[in-house]
Amino acid sequence: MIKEGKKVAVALGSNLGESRTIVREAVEMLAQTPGIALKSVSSWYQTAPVGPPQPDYINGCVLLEVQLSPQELLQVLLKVEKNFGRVRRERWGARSLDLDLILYEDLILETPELQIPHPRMRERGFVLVPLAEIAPDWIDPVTNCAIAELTEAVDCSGVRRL
Ligand code: PH2
Ligand code: MG
Ligand code: MG
Repeated sequence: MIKEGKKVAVALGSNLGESRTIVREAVEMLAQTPGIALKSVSSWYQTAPVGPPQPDYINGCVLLEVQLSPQELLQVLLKVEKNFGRVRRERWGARSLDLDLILYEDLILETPELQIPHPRMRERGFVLVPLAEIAPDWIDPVTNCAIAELTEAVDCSGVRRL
């Protein structure tokens, strides 16, 4: 575990099972995890699916302060996904819980198992709209654009606040 807290953004999504309950309980589980402090939670959104035909998603974002490395945090996210019954089948297919590490301070990381910032965050209204609610001024280290600016540039028509 590292000493100083690192500011992190995580996106949550679910479109299988009791999605609203699952995302709320997942936030609670993250907040209870050693080395993680929950800083803010966005509103929840019902969003049109991107990818193969499947039910609408519930999406939202949280800001955390973590004493974990990106790799350690990824392991926590995978464990919480598993706890809520995540089974990995087709890419972009329906899932009971998806936890994506979106931003970690101003780090740029490109490894086979982890890319930070999340490589598709700039195209995804279902990530940017909730994130812009809680971190509009966070600068994407790749484009040097603020989250609020990225959000204005993306199609947010399928993203409806609950
Ligand atoms: N996640 C995906 C693929 N498509 N569509 C929406 N609306 N929300 C998601 O969270 C989502 C998606 C893969 O992670
Ligand atoms: Mg995802
Ligand atoms: Mg994921």
